[in-house]
Amino acid sequence: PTMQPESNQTPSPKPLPPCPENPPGLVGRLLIEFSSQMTMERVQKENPNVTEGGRYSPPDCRPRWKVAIIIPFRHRENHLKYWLHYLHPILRRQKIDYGIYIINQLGEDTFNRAKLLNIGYMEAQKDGEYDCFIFSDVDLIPMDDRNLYHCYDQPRHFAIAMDKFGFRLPYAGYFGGVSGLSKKQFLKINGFPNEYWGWGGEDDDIYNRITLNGMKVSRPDVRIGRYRMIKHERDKHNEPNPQRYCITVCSRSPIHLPIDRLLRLHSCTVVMFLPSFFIFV
Ligand code: UDH
Repeated sequence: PTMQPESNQTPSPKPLPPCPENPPGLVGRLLIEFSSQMTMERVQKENPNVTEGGRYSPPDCRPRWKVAIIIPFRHRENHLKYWLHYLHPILRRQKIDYGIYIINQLGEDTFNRAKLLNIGYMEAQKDGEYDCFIFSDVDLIPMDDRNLYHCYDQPRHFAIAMDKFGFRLPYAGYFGGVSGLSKKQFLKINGFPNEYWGWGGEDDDIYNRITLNGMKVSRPDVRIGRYRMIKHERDKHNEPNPQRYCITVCSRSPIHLPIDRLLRLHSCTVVMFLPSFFIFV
């Protein structure tokens, strides 16, 4: 028999298997505390596999999701250290491919959270083919790593049980804190509103965009969607926006519905006459 000539080409690496849907390395409930001092040096040392730009991809499997995590930001360096300290190991265990985008509002004008999130979406597009976008406040840390930071069939609300709200939803339509939309879902609702300056309202507007576009918010189990918030005082230049209940109806609507239908669907009409009622709706 003739001998095959020995190939001196190195064999191409075996393709990686897909990452498991339920990553086996998850640990469940986590102890989260903010009393020990945190430094960026420590965060960096503890996460050597995170590359420039806050990027990570699992080395041993093909991730199911490429997730851009977008954080609206100004003057919260201390919170950011804790967020990075806790989130990097969690996300690593969840076996997703991710990049973290801190969107800093320059200057001291009134804060605009939703606009910063839109900017984060646009910026992340420049870096790669993200198919999922998770929008997280800098002061919210998940207390359970089974709260998987990827996207779902419907827009996802992750932060459903925060310590500051007694570990439950403050109201049924709450969509604040940490939420996630696939690219398709984000485009379907035409992104987030740009008109909310100051604290409040933008998360309810996003919730309305979702439901008025025929989607439903999906949520984790209440035992898993628990969060700790790093305690803080209200920031300067992010005072409650007095117009926060009314902007959607008063401004150009993201969806094309007859105005009477919009008025019925938006609690805004109630607000105009009974402001104190709305708080508890
Ligand atoms: N954010 C900043 N800097 C700011 C304002 C807001 O980074 O100056 C970002 C940050 O990611 C924050 C998110 O926007 O987590 C939401 O803002 P927030 O934390 O002010 O909103 P929240 O509803 O708190 O969590 C409201 C103030 C509560 C004050 C209670 C005083 N006892």
